Amino acid sequence: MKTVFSPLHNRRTATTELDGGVLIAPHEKPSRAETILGRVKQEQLGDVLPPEDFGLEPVLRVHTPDYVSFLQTCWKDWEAEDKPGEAIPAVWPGRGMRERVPKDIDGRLGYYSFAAETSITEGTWDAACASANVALTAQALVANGEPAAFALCRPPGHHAHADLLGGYCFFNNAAISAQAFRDQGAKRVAILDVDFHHGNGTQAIFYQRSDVLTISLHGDPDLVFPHFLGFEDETGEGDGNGYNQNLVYPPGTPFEVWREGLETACQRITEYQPEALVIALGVDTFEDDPISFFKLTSADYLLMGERLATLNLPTLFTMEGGYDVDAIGVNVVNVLKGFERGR
Ligand code: OKP
Ligand code: MG
Ligand code: ZN
Repeated sequence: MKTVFSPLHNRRTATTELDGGVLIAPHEKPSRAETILGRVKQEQLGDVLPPEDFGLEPVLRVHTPDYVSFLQTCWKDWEAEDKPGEAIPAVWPGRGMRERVPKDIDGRLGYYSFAAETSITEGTWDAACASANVALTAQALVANGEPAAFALCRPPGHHAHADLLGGYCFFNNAAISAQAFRDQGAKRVAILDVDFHHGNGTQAIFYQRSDVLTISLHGDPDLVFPHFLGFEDETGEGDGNGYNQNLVYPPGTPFEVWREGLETACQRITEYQPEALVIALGVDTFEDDPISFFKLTSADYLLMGERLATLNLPTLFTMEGGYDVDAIGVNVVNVLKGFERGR
C-alpha cells in the first residue's frame, strides 16, 4: 500500500494545549507523524509519495468560504493585536446570544471553534493545507485504481465541522476525500471512524445526506470529548435519516467488545453498497493512550485491518488520533498490514 506524506506537517508546532487549567505541551505533536513514517519505511509497507497541490477548491466543497478565510488569516490577525501567546479561543456564542461573526479576532476565534485546546500558531494554515493535500493525493490514488492508500495526515481532521475547528482539527480530511469521491462520480461513499473519539465534524457535515454514510465507534461522549455530539440516538436528519450511526462504548472496553461494534459497522457498510470507503484511522483506542479509555492491544490492530479488508472496497485511510507516540507507528502500520493480509 502506498503512503502519502508531507514534511510540511512540521509547520504545525503549537507549544500549548489548554488542559486541566494549565497550558501543557500538545498531545498532537510532530513526532507522531515522524514515528508513523519511520514504521511505514521499516516495515516496507510500500512507496512513500509527496502530496500534489489541489488548491482550495476541494476543501471548499466541505468547508465554508468564511471559515477558510478565517483560518488563512487567523495568525496574522492575532499577531496584529500584539497578543503575547498562541491564539486560543476564550469566548463563544452561548445559548441566547447572537450568532453573528464579530470583527475582532477574539470574537472570530470563538465563532469558528467549539473547543479551546487547539491553539493556532504561525504555521498552522500551511500544515492544515498540506494535510488536506495528503488526503486528496491518496484519494486520487484510490480513485485511479489502487485498492487502498494511506494518507498520513497531520493535523488530523475528523472533529472539524464545515465552519468549526477543535479537537486538534482544522480541515476535515476524511470528509474532503469522501466528497472528492462523490464529485468524481462515486454514487455512495462510506466513512468509518475508528478513532477513539466521536467524529463529530464528519457526522455534522453529512448529517442531512444519504450519499455519504457516516459511522463512528467511540468513547461515550457523556464521559469524554467532544461531549456534545456522538450519542447513539443521532441517526441522521431529512434525506440523511438512517445514514449516520454512532456506536458508543464505556471505559475499559477491550477489543473483544469493540469488535462487535466493528462487525455492526461492517454489516451496515456492506448493505449500503458504497463505491469507496474512507477509514478515519485513529489508534487512540490503544490501552496505553494517555487521553483515552479503551484497551486495544497492538496485536488487535492487525485483526482490525483484516476485517476492514474483507469489505472488499477501494479504501482510503486518513490518519486521525493516537497519542502514545512509542506505540503509534506499530499500531497504525499493524492496521495497514492486517488490511493487506486480509485482501
Ligand atoms: C482528537 B482526536 C485531554 C483532553 C483532550 C481533545 C481531544 C481531541 C482528540 N485532557 N481533548 O480525535 O484524536
Ligand atoms: Mg470514532
Ligand atoms: Zn481521537
